[in-house]
Amino acid sequence: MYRQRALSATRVRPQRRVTRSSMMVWPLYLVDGKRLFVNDYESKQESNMRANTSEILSFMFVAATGVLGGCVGNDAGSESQDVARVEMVPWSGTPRPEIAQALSEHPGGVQINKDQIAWNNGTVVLTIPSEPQPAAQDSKGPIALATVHGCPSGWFCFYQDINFNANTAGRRLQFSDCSSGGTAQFLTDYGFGNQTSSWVVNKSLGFVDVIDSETDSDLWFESGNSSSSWVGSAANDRADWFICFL
Ligand SMILES: [Ca+2]
Repeated sequence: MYRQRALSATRVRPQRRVTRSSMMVWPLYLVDGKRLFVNDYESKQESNMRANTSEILSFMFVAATGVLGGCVGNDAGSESQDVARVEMVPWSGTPRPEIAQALSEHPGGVQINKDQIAWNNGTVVLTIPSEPQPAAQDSKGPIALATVHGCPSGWFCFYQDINFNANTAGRRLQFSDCSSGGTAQFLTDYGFGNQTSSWVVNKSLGFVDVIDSETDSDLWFESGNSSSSWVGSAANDRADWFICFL
């Protein structure tokens, strides 16, 4: 409902529905040509929103003022940003059955080590541990965190279990591709639909809008360099795809 009102107020042209043949989508919100960041502030404000243009514009001014400053660095040259990727060099060992199954069910992947498969020119990686893993320790670099709960720098990660798969053999699916125009990708392409319970964004980006296909609804928004150890019972095991905006 809020989006409809925002749309009329700002003449935004978002496309909430995308197809696999059209992976580029418009930003959800534009104000004077600038992308509006979407975060929890919005949902808190939403209950107070009325279909009153002055209120909407006032809210947007506040949101834009509060957030765009933090996005300036990401906007410059965002389309040419280097994207993290792994080398698509095949591992020489014999795949475990669950890895072989994932490779078979989701073509185009290359097993790159005993626990990982990469797709899409090395910008998508699925980790399937053979046994429960202890909680990953964050490694701190001089500037950015090299890993956050096992999610490498430059990537955003979805975890099968709560607390970032700590002490479980839960799978992790990670992506690095994102764009200023919005890049949609499907967890379901990698057997990860209706799986996510926690997530990490270890990358500077605008936001990731995570969506449930069954209800065509937003489940949550992820901002740059943030994380959630538990998506909550209402959103748990429902995520199917997302749109990432730089
Ligand atoms: Ca779902």
